Amino acid sequence: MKKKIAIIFGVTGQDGYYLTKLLIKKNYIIHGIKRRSSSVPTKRIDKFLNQKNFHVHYGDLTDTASIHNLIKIIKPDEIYNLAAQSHVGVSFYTPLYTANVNAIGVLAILDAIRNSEKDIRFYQAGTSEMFGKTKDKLQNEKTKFNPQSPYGTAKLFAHHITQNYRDAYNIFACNGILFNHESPLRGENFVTKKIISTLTKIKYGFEKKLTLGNLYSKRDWGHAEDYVDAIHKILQQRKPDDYVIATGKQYSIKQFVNLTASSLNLKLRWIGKGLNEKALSSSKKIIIDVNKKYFRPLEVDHLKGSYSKAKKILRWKPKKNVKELIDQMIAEEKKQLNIL
Ligand code: NAP
Ligand code: F7E
Repeated sequence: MKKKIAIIFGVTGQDGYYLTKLLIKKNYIIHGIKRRSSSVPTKRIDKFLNQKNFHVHYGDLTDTASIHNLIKIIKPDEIYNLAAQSHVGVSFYTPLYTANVNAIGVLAILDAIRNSEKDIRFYQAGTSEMFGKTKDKLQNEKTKFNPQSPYGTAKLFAHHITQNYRDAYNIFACNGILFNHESPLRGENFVTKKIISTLTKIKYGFEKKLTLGNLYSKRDWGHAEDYVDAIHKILQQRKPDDYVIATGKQYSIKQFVNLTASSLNLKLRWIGKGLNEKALSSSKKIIIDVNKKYFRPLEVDHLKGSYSKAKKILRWKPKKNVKELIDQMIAEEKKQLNIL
């Protein structure tokens, strides 16, 4: 059987790693797109670089010419767009750049697909941040969008333009609406990785304190490896459509801290309120505090997704729960610190 050819924009990121791993297992020819950087950006995917069906090319979502050329030359069967300025907090500092990459960059890919002679299936990495400030306790594909950041707003443009191109030009274009998903390969400045990395270091004496922002927002956290499986399934259906991918479980940041501390057997005692809230160790040292600089100008207070459509149509459900996720992330941190 002829091997499928896939392009992955955002191959060097967390999901890029897990999707590459999955597509290699499925015998695809994979073309990953990396952007130019002053340091080596391929750390996560280094182990795939010697695989004969894995190729890496330079490209950038802010450079339309690079996108058109890559699609014209590679002639893929499937394109997975995972590339984004993916940090919500940072999007308030770099709003135009975020919109260029996360919104206009997606349009550039779709327009290259429209002008291609080949039928190309397209996946867009959408996000629960598009729901933003929502009254619905559980969000699904019909929940009203109300984004609260340049990141969420740019992703909402991408969501709608993907639907527009699907309807107007009969392109097999799909949106995943993915809730937070984490792994040992999560970027260092996302809250789960920051909590697990710093608390593990505190436990073994490499760090003294963890400083966080809002402890009371709630998120639905899954495992990236489970979620890329759903991403792949979305492009293998008979009809293009949009799907929420989530776990249906929700925890506050403080609960996530407590779960991590408990897995590390680290005793915490919380005192104070608001910006003065702190956690003390068993020896009464302040090991967690709060700083305004990690708060955002607008916050998304609560997110919890219903994956029932994905379960019914994609036959997908999450495999790992939050405790297993935390334990795996801690084990990786300990490995990095040479702790057996
Ligand atoms: P990530 O680790 O931050 O990876 C983002 C990828 O995009 C990296 O490969 C990055 O390259 C690349 N990128 C950034 N700007 C680019 C540009 N201008 N041109 C080309 N590539 C660019 O994010 P992730 O967690 O894997 O998430 C994958 C996608 O899913 C993102 O679109 C994200 O917004 C979306 N999403 C993530 C979650 C989640 O919880 N993880 C949930 C919903 C949606 P560098 O390595 O060079 O930085
Ligand atoms: O924040 C709070 C913060 O940055 C989670 C991205 O993958 O998921 C991710 O976006 C919550 C927020 O993820 C700190 O205010 C407290 O309420 O880990 P995060 P995010 O903003 O939910 C969505 C679905 C995506 O699409 C995005 O690409 O944690 N928080 N203290 C903190 N957050 C950070 N980063 N750092 C703190 O110190």
